[in-house]
Amino acid sequence: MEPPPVGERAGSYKAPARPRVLIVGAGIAGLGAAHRLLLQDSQRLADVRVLEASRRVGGRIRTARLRNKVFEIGAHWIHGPSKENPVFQLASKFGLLDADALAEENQQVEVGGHPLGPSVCYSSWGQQLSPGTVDSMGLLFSTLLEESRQFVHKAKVPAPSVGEYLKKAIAQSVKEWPDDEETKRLKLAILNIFFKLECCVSGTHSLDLVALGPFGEYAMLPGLDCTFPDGYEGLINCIMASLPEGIVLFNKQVKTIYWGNSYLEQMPTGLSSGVQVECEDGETFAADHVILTLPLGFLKEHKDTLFCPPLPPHKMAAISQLGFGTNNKIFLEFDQPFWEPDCQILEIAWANESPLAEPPADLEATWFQKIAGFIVLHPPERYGHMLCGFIAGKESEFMETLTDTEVLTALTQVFRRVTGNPQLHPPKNMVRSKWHSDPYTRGSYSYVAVDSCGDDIDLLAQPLPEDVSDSKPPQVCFAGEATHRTFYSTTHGALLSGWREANRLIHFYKKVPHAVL
Ligand code: 6YU
Repeated sequence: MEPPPVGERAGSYKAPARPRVLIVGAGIAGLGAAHRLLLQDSQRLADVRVLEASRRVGGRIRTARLRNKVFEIGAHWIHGPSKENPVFQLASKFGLLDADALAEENQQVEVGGHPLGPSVCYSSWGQQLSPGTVDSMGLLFSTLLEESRQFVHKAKVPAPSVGEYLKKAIAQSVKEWPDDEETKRLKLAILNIFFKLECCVSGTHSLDLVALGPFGEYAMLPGLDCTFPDGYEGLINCIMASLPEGIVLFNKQVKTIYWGNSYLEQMPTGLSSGVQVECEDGETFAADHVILTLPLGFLKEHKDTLFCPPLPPHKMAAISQLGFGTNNKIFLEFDQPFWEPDCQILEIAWANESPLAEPPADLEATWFQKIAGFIVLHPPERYGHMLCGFIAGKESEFMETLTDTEVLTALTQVFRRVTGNPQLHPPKNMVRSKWHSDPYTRGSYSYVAVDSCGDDIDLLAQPLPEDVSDSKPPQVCFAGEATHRTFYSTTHGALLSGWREANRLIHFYKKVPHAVL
């Protein structure tokens, strides 16, 4: 990029007439920021480039296609598809949703999260469990989980983590159950399924890692979660189509960001501090502003070398302390369903598992027991007979190290065991995600871990340098799902964070005459 012509002064800041903005990462946060900068008031004045490490746009929004079937490798649902949700708004505008999702009544449903439809619960001893018992344990778990959201801004919390809070309450509750020991064990095994499901929702290995106090800060929007019939990536493609061609540079793995006074540019008016971004291939880019949308997993791994000068200590601490875990999906296609047509989720209770006991330690022998459940993908006319298993945590990361054959063999054995049918046909196809192995993500999404809080999210989102003012521009801005205090871990949180940082620059330049973004 050429050095910018110099515009008017605001305080001591010599504003460039056409500020150069580099966006790092072409996920929904990065593309959302580019879209806002370039199309705001239809003024295409900002000089915007997006540097993307991989060969594709979309990041954690990733749709795979196999024989005309759509597999969401990353984001699955629009959580809370209603007026306040910008992803829902965009998807509606681009005509990407079906009539059910667009219905007013769908947008008004208040379900508080992702509701589970009719389910069947198998057991590791080959019996289907009574829906009544499963439902009563589901109700107990959801009631306690709802309670655990009530400690936001409380000076004292009854336990450090959501897991410990739930376990204490359950231990108390068990004492009051009138059941015999065997029934109690069965109920605890069922309750353990809900712990695993919630690990997937929070993207964590264990609920013992999720901080109790801030848990209720995550905000749920109304609306019954919906999917994109033709794939989530359609949204990314529509955003891309509205951006100028060639704006995204691919295979540009950003290695170091020089900020503060570490990069001085020769300008017509003398030396001026800018930002320089160096990529792994040695190419460098100079800019007035950088918007970073790097996943928290990548920041955790590279925080010590990514910035020159290093990040301020409190920002380093926020990156270390916030949580970022793995949630993977395993899609399994069968020739024939072994489940009932209306069934929406298959669960498995494992004998002797209990939230009150230590989880099995031998990953190799038991990793598959961590699968929280298998969603039946509907309708069958679109998906065929397809299950999607969700698995979080260390077991999920272990699963990534196995071959397809090892995973298929293990899961075929599981299905044969729990259905009591040793002849059950193995799945004919499998597609799975491996988010922890992805060097540019290193996991799935963020959560507020024990020893961190919502303030850490805000700290992460603060621009650099720290003393940004009307006369001192933000050099490095931080966006991405992990920087949204109430919608972290979602696509709408990511999009809003990208818009937030684009707006930060737009507002800064509004104060500087003749230098419009
Ligand atoms: C949602 C959902 N969903 C499942 C799974 C996953 C996620 N999410 P990106 O990573 O997209 O972009 C960054 C880019 O940067 C990327 O392209 C990189 O290649 C690039 N990059 C990295 N390093 C670089 C470098 N050095 N140089 C240059 N470029 C570099 N969200 O709304 N609905 O159903 C799911 C799900 C398996 C993995 C999800 C879901 C999360 C979203 O996918 C994710 O937040 C956004 O896509 C991130 O966008 P971004 O732009 O920030 O980063 C109480 C409480 C509970 C809290 N949780 C409850 C909500 C549960 C969340 N839902 C999860 C469920 C599923 C199934």
